Amino acid sequence: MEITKTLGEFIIEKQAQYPEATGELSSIFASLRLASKVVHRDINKAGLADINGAIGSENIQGEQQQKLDVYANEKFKAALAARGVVCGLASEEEDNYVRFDDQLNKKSKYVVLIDPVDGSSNIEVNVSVGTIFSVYKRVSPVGTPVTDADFLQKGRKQVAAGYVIYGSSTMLVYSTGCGVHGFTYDPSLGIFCLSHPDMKFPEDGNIYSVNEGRYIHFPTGVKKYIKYCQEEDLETNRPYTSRYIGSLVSDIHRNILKGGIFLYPSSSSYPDGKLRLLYEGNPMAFLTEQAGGRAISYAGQSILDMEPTELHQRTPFFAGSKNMIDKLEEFLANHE
Ligand code: P6P
Repeated sequence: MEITKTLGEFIIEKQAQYPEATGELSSIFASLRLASKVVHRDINKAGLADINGAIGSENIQGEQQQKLDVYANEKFKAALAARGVVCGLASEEEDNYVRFDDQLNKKSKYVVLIDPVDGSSNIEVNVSVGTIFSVYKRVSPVGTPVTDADFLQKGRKQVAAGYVIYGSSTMLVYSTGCGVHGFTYDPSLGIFCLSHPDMKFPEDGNIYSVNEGRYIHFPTGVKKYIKYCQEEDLETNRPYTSRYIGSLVSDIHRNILKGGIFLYPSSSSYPDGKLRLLYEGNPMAFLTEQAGGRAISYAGQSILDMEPTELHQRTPFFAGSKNMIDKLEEFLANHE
């Protein structure tokens, strides 16, 4: 691969465009970059190392914690706590948020929310997984212990969001509100190189991503839309293609590159949807909108405008190409 610009160079270049920038956000990215290299290394030898499988405990969601979930959570937590730029962390693997009250971090102005390994149950079958992260400026006074309010912020308030996809190659994709940029990891050099500048969601697509096994439990509007995807109509390139990996980062990443729509509706198993708003829905919605797509939970409800009430709250999640979400929204509105 031609060596273009490294992630570090790109971040410094972008930071230089903001004279008031203090470099703290750049340091957060440096932490995330370092931890993702460690997780990349260990995911790529998961079959050999004793890092697969469950550890016999459950997270607050009642889901079996995989060894790598806990391991990765510790790596991201340590990397973020080491630079004095984060005053608190919320994670899928932590029951409550973690305060970084030490002298190094207590005066920081950023909080980070992460899903350290999203889709971790795919690891033992060698299917791609991802890390998802979301960054906010704290709203409580600097120097005081972080509070719920620092984490329960609307997604539109994010200062940065991104994901790492550990697939056929490892990529870090992020946005600070000025477009979406993708960097591919070169393990031989240990650096992330700019490979996908200014990623854009195609306005239309012909891929729909949903776990159709739960079809009978979906809301009527979702069922009608799925049938719409499957009808023959050459003018609108239907029937669409069904592609579902079962790993949110992988499904969204593919759809940004090719165009498509991802659906995780509410169902009898998940009355409020399965995906967590704060560290899955909001960061992926921020990236989707920054790439020109749309992300909603209900007709007329953008994910980024939802008012969070609980750290691990779930939400129905529909994200993808603008015109595909617009069409879904029609069905949702007509069958509420
Ligand atoms: P299902 C992985 O467990 C995850 O949280 C997302 O990465 C993924 O999109 C979804 O759940 C898959 O859920 O019910 O289809 O297996």
